[in-house]
Amino acid sequence: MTKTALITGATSGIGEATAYEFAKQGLNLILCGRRLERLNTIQKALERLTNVHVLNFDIRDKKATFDAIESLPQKFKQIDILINNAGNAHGLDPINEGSIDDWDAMMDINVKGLLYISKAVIPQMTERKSGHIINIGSSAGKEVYAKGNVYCASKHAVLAITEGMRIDLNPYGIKVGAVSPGLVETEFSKVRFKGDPIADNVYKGFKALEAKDIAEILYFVVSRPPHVNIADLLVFPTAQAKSGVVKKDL
Ligand code: NDP
Ligand code: 8X3
Repeated sequence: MTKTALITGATSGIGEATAYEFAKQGLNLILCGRRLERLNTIQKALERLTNVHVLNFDIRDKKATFDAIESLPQKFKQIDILINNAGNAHGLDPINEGSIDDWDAMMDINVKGLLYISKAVIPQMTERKSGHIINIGSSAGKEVYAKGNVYCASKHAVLAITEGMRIDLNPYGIKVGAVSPGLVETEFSKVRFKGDPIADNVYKGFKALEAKDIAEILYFVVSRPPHVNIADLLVFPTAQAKSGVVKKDL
């Protein structure tokens, strides 16, 4: 039977590229995000390849998240694969200068939003004793870099939650893993720097990962045989050795 994947943050970057890759591979899709117009455009483009349903909600909103899952039509009710991708960095400031609103946004979206959608989806997986959850972590979840403080904390939390989920859902045969990219050229820096042109410098002078690179890896992860669970994958562009260590030709 064709599997259904729910992707959060499917309106741009890694989530959007994953929607295209999964559609190409014939998976049914539930695509989530706040920007409805983009969801509609992507749905229109992908419906030629597969069945697509869109859910338009803010992952910070607990009720909206549960209502969205509840609202799924019969054909999309069974979620086999959950890609917890929605997230972003907000600001890049030393801890003593950071904005509390930015901190709230990162914790509310990257950590609590991920928990809300997982809480809404996991019961059907435990009931069926099958399912696959992939959380998008980050190299920032493995190490802390200057001014990364709260974003890094949110991604460390994602990796801790991934490990916790894998242990607790192990008796149900549910696969849980994380994919943790380094620098990927998406709307990430535009959001982090709130439209400041400084964002354009982040990916200058080297070849960053493309969203498609991570999408292809995600399809590899979800297409392994039932006995294989890829628990943790750290992926850098070749030019990057760790956070802040990037070979730039400028
Ligand atoms: P983008 O900014 O391109 O995409 C972020 C996605 O998250 C958008 O689709 C956005 O949709 C969604 N999103 C953000 N806030 C909310 C919200 N409150 N409710 C629902 N959806 C939300 O960035 P990326 O593709 O790069 O980021 C995807 C994930 O990858 C994030 O978790 C990020 O931390 C992680 N990552 C990114 C890296 C990079 O270098 N780019 C490296 C490592 C990890 P909308 O605005 O429509 O709601
Ligand atoms: C995104 C990668 O290095 O900008 O998670 O934090 S980084």
